[in-house]
Amino acid sequence: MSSVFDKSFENLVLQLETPGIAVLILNRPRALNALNSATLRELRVALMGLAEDSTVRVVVFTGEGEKAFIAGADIAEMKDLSPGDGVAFAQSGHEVAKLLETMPKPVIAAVNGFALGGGTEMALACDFIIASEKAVFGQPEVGLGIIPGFGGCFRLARAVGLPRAKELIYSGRRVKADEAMAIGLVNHVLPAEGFLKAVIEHARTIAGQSASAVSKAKSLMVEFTEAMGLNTKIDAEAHAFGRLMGSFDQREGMGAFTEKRKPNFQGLTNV
Ligand code: DAK
Repeated sequence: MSSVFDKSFENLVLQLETPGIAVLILNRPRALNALNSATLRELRVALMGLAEDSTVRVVVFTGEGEKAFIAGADIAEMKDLSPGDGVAFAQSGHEVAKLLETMPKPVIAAVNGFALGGGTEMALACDFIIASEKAVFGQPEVGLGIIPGFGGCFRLARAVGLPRAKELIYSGRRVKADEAMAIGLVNHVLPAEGFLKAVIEHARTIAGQSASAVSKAKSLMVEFTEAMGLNTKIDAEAHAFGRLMGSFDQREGMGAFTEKRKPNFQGLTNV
């Protein structure tokens, strides 16, 4: 069976770091890694492959170079879209964001520079964001006569609260790494030098846990919404917990604790 790591992409680079950390790099530096429709198609293929690849436990998503993570949707391509094409473009962006958000393993956005418009939106669809000190976030769409089209209108509010999201979307104001940290948009701010290596170290901590347990926790946290009743959440969590009891990783994790040794987990399984 062919691996996603054997596929060739025009605008993406995929690397595998041990143990089971995939580094997905958006590679269009001449356009500051802006998202055109060809890149969105490639991202869909790569993310579906990474979701299915059982050797991959954590994905780190970043941009090539020091200047940009993703400078937004490709304005040169987008400017002449018809309303119908606009819907198709938005749908393909939503599909990529949904894959990032729901794949059965964590995706860390390693934001190394500009993350504007669709760039902030793709980072928000990841499990969490680690920013370089050079990172700059923003939703400048209203200055282009459009609105955030890849989920910014709901994911930004979820991260920073509705009043802050409204201010940022209505004004298009850019937010540097230190402010992003203060408002809860990012989990950590790290030095630009050695940034990717440092993010991979964070990923290693997650990759060393039970992949099945991490995956189960992710799916619950993605499914749980404010609108869902408390009892529904309690019931879903209790049943997910019950399914993990008796699994290989549960016996191994608790056995290792009592035997005072490191656990040797099985990898992602369907529990
Ligand atoms: N699209 C296309 N090309 C871009 C780009 C972008 N978003 N951002 C930068 N580039 C290109 C520049 O055109 C330039 O190309 P050349 O002129 O060299 O050929 C090259 O990258 C380098 O950029 P600059 O020369 O501008 O570099 P600077 O350091 O001076 O400035 C910058 C960096 C990031 C501040 C600046 O490039 C900039 O402001 N870029 C645009 C950022 C932006 O506005 N991003 C938001 C895009 S809108 C929807 C679907 C999706 C969306 C909305 C709706 N639906 C269908 C409903 C999402 C919208 C967006 O993301």
